[in-house]
Amino acid sequence: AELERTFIAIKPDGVQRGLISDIIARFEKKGYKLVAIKLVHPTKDFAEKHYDDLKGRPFFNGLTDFLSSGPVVAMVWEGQGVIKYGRKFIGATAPLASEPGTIRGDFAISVGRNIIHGSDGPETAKDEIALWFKPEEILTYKKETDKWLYE
Ligand code: YYY
Ligand code: MG
Repeated sequence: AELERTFIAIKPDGVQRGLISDIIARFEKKGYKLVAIKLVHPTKDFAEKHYDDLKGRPFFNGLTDFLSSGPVVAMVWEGQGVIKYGRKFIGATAPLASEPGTIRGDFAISVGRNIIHGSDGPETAKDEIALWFKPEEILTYKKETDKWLYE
């Protein structure tokens, strides 16, 4: 369970608005381990691959234009429960329905400018990590704090 991994991306609005450090800090302070990170400017084609399951939805074109509109911080975070807890950190899809204290609740208003993406389950996490990262870009390493985080 401790090797559970999720894909997290700070979308172009989060990068432009200076939220990279705040978002990373939340995952880091919780105790999750950063195992991959890079700044990427996705192409429209790549954005369409990432949101493949939403093809045909009315917002698909705008969404993929938006994701490919500038640099994105792509990350893999590791730790027990990180997929589900990552979604808790992020908040509801529509920022006005997100609780205060969540990333979208604290920083966003519009559903089409909601700052951050996170995998919604083990299968999507696996697929998204494989889409965004080569295996050698994901590092396995020990931290001295591991023993203070896990019994
Ligand atoms: O996983 P999450 O990002 O919370 O929502 P999804 O239902 O997977 O939709 C992906 C993405 O699409 C969402 O973050 C914003 C956008 N979107 C939209 O623009 N309008 C909607 N009605 C629903 C989703
Ligand atoms: Mg989703």
